[in-house]
Amino acid sequence: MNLPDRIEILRWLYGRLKPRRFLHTLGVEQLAVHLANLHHLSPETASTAALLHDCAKNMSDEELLQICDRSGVDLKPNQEYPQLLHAFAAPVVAQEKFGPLPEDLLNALRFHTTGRAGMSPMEKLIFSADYAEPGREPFPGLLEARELLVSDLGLGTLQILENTVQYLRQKKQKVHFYTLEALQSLRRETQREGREESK
Ligand code: DGI
Ligand code: FE
Ligand code: FE
Repeated sequence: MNLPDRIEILRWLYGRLKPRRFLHTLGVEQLAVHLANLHHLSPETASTAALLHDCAKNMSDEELLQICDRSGVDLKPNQEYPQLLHAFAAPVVAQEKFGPLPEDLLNALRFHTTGRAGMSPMEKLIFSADYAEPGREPFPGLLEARELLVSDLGLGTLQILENTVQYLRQKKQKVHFYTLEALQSLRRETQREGREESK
């Protein structure tokens, strides 16, 4: 499946996103492509997914709910989390503009905010690049997360999930069950890998 042209995506986003969000998107792309090269994932898929991950971020909650409704996205478990709608709507919005996209890329968009159990390497990559992109104002744990991502994508993603859950709990925000499942699943996955390595 051919991926959409990068410059065409950038033109489209430039007219859709606020300047800060546009710059954030370029930062996510930069880190995603860097990590893709290090970890032997497709840099083209990483670039396209990174560019498209927040493509629905400028839309109102009503618009996002309508999109999800008409495309059959089941949002019942997510009604309490308006901040997460832009992720579930992104695959629909992106494909309305650019036509069919590969499933792994769509899942990277869909789960970029919450993560989920059994994330693919590309899903981990976009989830993590969104968190650790170079334009983010420094905050506790950011540098450590970046370093871990370079050496081990799974461990880096696990660290980011741990930080995110802790941060949301501090702010007394409800943590989405996808995020909790992602954390449990990745803890198990990295423990298993550790055991296999020491055999
Ligand atoms: O779209 P971005 O700002 O680049 O970042 P994002 O898509 O990772 O996150 C969007 C917002 O969602 C951010 O303010 C944090 C929030 N969020 C992420 N996971 C959860 C969450 N909020 C709640 N309540 N629960 C979560 O599990
Ligand atoms: Fe987002
Ligand atoms: Fe983002």
